Amino acid sequence: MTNFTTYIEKQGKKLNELSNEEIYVALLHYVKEAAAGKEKNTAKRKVYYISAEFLIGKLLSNNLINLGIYKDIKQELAIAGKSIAQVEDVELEPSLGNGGLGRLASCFIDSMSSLGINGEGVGLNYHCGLFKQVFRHNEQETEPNYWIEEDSWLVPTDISYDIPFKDFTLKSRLDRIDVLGYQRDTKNYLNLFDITGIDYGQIKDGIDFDKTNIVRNLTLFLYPDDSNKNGELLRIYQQYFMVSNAAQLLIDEAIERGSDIHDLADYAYVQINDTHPSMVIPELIRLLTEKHEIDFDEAVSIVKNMVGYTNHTILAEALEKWPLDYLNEVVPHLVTIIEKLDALVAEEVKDPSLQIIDDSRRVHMAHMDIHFATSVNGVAALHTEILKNSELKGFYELYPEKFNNKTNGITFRRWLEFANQDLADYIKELIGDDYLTDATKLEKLLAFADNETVHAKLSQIKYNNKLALKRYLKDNKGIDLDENSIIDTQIKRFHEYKRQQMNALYVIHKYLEIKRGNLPQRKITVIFGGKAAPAYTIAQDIIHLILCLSELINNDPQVSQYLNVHLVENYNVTVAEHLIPATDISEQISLASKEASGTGNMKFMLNGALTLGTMDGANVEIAELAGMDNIYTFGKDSDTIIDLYANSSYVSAEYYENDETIKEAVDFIVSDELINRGNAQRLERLYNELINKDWFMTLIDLKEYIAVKEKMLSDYEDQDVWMTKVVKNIAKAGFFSSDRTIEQYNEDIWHSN
Ligand code: 26Q
Repeated sequence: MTNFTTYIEKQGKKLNELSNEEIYVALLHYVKEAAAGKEKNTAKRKVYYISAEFLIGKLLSNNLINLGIYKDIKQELAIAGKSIAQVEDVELEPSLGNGGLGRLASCFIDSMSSLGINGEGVGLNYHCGLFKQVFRHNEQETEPNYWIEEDSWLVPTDISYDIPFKDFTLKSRLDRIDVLGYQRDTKNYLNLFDITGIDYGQIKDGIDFDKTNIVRNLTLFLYPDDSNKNGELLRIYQQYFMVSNAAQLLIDEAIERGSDIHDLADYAYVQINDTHPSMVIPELIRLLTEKHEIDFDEAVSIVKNMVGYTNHTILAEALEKWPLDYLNEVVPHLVTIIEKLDALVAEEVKDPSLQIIDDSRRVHMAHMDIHFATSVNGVAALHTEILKNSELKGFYELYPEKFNNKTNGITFRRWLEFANQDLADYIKELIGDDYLTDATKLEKLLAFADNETVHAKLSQIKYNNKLALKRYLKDNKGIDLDENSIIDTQIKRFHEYKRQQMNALYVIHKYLEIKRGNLPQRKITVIFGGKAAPAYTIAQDIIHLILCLSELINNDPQVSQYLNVHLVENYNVTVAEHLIPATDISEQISLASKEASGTGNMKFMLNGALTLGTMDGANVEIAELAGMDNIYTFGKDSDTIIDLYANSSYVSAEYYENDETIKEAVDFIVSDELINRGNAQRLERLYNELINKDWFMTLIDLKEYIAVKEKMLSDYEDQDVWMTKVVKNIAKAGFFSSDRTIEQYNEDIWHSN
């Protein structure tokens, strides 16, 4: 590969005379050319990871790192008087995902490529993606998030399929993004299907658009508002479009590699990421029977050997159940197949709760997945146990051999090598670089757990990351960060089960304490980031509360010396890459049993923050690995919570009435100070919700949460004790590499070689 400076000079240009925008575009083409020269992975059995979301983040730096030229390019730019960070700023972040599930899919395609597995992502190319979040009057508003630029990472192909719907047939087109493995000669693709007639003119006010004009709107938005029937139908159109394309692609590619269709399962494996791609099962059966003239029973047995289902949630409302009538309006040709599958199940299984189609004629997508998959997995040890013992108990008894756990992971290339370059360099100085291909080698850091020189250096790195975050937040988000404060961060989608409201109640408590003269030893900055689904009212109310608190506290000359609160607008991967390396306290405070895994928790651990968390999701495994002395846990455990739900015995008003600290904090939500700044209706609704319902049990853990957070803040003052814990956490984070997760998927489920 010629170096970048020469590449530019060959075009008759000079690096030092180019703008950051021009350098970005030149680098994009430089990387795309390098990627084009790589061979595709070729193993016989190819994995298709179908997902409604891919939260991939910016690609330039990631690709440079995987090509092994990041530092060279950085230096070449520096010699020309340019900063790579400013060039990185030019790139718009793709908006193809929402949260953990989409980010996981992105880490997984990185790891599949890095391990040389023949495995690709398949999804949709949403032109406006997930909405862009803006704050006005202390409320979340939504705007379309245009992210596709003229020069982009998308590589057009001439692959196209006919996708049949009841009333019309849509032609698809396929764009691809190259997925380069870490220092490998081979690559894979992220396949993003699209329609040919997208029309931005469909968009009216904000993210509102004509939901009925499918031929023009199908790939406009991710998760269009589905609080009414047209919205739900559109989601069915999207899902079928995604899986029919995936199924046709997979069959074509298998034939190309030598399959005679009868042996299709030897050539392809489909991993279904949550229930959104579940229709791939009947669609594959339809294609095998209708296009390839295989009889129904054989088609079923082929498909049964080539799909796996991953569950990412135990929240009932997130498990999709489509009315059969809706499916009939969109894809009647699938309904006949789903009915046949339902009949097959009914022959074997009598329990009505395990059927595919229920008495109200709704199709339980997860049930179809479980009956017709080789594998059903949860995403953290505790989560998988809960699936087996309660949520999917009946299915586990039927098919114990299908159930398995695959604890989530993250790619260290993005979340350490790129996001925290100083830490990565220092780790290399201490233990060498073999952790890059075998993350468990980080354990060599344990030898330095008590080393005060190492502690001092880690503090210095953390401080420099806080300074970098300060610049980023000032330039991009209008936030003034105090780099000398303790940084306490909660970043994730807004949801009641994740309990941002509990953190907000802590903030209120702290504010009142400071007002009373009980001052903290050191200033603390509480940072939130995340979006709330537009139709999720209480989540919007929680955002509103935090924005009002932020305005009140940051403008109070007395309190703001000790406490700041920020809610970062439009949280995304790029924001996370800045926040995580600068954080001291990682908030992972979901109601036990509700967070399937979490992956932010792993990123913080790897970047030298300590976890303040409940024994939920992968926090449990973090605690086991790091040791209970090196994590701050609190709250009721998952068995207790599951019992409380089973017996309907949680009464939030009792906690409110019987504890002065709790009462005072909750009452403050409707205090003059906040009502005068905010929307009384929102604040009152949230206040009433907490006292009268509190479905996700905020108040049950609030007192203990406050106590443990205080203990954490006081422990921070002994930096040697703190840094010992930090080193032990980083040393044990290797388990959470997505390379390990993907190796396990391949070993236990996919068998691609
Ligand atoms: C369902 C029905 C109707 C409309 C939307 C949905 C829907 C949309 C998105 C359901 C679920 C999602 C996303 C779920 C998600 O991100 N889950 C997270 O997955 C992570 C990766 O496994 C876990 O770490 C998190 O714990 C889990 O919350």
